[in-house]
Amino acid sequence: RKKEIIMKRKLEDSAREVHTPQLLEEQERLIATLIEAHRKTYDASYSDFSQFRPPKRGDGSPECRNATNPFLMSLLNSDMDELPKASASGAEAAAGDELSMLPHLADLVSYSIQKVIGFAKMIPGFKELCTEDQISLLKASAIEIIILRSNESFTMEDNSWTCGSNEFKYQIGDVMQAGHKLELLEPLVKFQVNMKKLDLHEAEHVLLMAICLFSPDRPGVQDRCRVEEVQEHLTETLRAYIACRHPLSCKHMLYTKMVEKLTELRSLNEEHSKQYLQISQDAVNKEDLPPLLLEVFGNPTA
Ligand code: YS5
Repeated sequence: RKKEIIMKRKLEDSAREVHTPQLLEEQERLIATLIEAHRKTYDASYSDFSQFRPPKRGDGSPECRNATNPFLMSLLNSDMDELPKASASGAEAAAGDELSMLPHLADLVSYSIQKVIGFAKMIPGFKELCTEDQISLLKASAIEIIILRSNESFTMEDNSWTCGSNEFKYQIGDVMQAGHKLELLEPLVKFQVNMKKLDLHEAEHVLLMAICLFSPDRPGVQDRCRVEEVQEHLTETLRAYIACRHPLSCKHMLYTKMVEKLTELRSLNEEHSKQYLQISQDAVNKEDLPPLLLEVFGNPTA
């Protein structure tokens, strides 16, 4: 009887060890490195945003969004009787209205890609990959990591990304003026709301971005095993962190929920690729899309 009780205790003890692993010193260091990498590449004052091409928002009136009658619109809205030279092409006139936020948001995304690259280079294991694999991982995950990091500026108060002043507050309507359809933006905003509700610690937030980057199943990756190894080490660290540091009441299923977010990001990424292709073809002013953006997301005219 006594033996049985002792046995049971022993089993319970070892079970507890499995479920509440310790944060190893090495894992602590990894987390500290990731947090520092993120802080160095995410400026929460958003002071660089004034260097982007300025945001242009339509007046929000139905006329302004009317892209089907660009010639009529320009004649009705001006004192001139003739079409202005710049609007000689209907497509251009329509693009002027429809893609008015594109230059600013494209600059924001290009800037964000540079920051994501800086973050990636500070993740232990990334620089050790061959350049081709580094490029494959970045190309495939850039938009997902940008969506993840943007959660920091997202607020549930008015479902906007608020980066300082009103000028740099982005609402659904603004993103529509960069050419994206509501179909994509609704899930994007829902994703942000659900992410916000997870109320992640900074450690969890940065680990999730790193795990997203080190996905071995991205197209073109040669050394899948190496990528998988790093990813497994990151996920193990995340599990350990949640188990020891996250308050019991909120850690319920947290790891599972975070992994689910990675799946949702895949589908946002896929839908984004389709809409990006469309936008990059519609963008009459090719300068609207910075070279880095064309390189990472693809250049349809190349
Ligand atoms: C703000 C801030 O948190 C920060 C420093 C982040 O890096 C980026 C920030 C916000 C990101 C947002 C909010 C506005 C709309 C953005 C910029 C979104 C991330 C992506 C999205 C874009 C409009 C893209 C547009 C794009 C990118 C190639 O397709 C064409 C220009 C829409 C992506 C929809 C999934």
